[in-house]
Amino acid sequence: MGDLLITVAPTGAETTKADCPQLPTTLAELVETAVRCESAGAGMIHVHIRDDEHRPTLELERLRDTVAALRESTDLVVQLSTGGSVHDPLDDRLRVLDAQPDSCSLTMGTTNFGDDVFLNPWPFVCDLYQLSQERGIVPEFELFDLGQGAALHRLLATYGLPHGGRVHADLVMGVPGGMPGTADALVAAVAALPPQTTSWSATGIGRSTLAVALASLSKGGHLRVGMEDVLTMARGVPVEHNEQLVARVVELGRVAQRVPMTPAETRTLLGIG
Ligand code: KMH
Ligand code: ZN
Repeated sequence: MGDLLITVAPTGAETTKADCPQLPTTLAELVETAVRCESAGAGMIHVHIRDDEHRPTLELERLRDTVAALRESTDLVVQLSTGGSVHDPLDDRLRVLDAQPDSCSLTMGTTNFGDDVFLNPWPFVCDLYQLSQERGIVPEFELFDLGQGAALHRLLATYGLPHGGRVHADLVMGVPGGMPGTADALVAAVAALPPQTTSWSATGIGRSTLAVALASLSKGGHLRVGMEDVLTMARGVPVEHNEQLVARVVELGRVAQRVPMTPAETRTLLGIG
């Protein structure tokens, strides 16, 4: 029986193909990545897509084709990003749910994001949450800062539980502008989660990836890894394929006596029918 959810976030929206040619940006590259990461131990994939010029897009037809292609080739839980890129309009981000993924990311507040702003005003958070409930799509609550745990309390108190009845949060740590990627911050963020939380994972951006993964394992949490969050295996050693990042945390999990969850076990954990 698996007890460690590994989510792979293979692409993101903020790294360019020119800067990182090995980033999976085409549908064929994404599917190949998903297949290999599933074999390596991932249970869920967090998806951002690109257009023909490798630029981030939320084009609905492409999102639908992507969901279908991933379902065709893998059993992974397919989570579409509703965060998009820092430049995407809120309406386009709401429309992502029209592509009917298994899960969607749902960020609990506005965060400075490097030199940009990742906009998540409260009315948008509420609209997106209620839409996910109507459509039967299970949200993953993404928390970039400590106060966003309090926002999650407020959301659940106001609108009740998500579709499926489970509450899964992901701590995204180490974004310049959000909470730092440290064990101390992780402990504080976990303590701030609402009591309805049934599971949580964590990811550390950039060089905080290992500190956050190890802290999460030692607190009994789950893990997200991928080239959305980190582009090097070590200083000066680029990630060549997302599979390497998944394999590394499978190994960390093995040392911590944690076994990767299958996609079927992941569905049970998250309340995806
Ligand atoms: N690209 C970031 C601004 C999500 O996927 O929901 C937002 C992000 C979060 O990646
Ligand atoms: Zn994302």
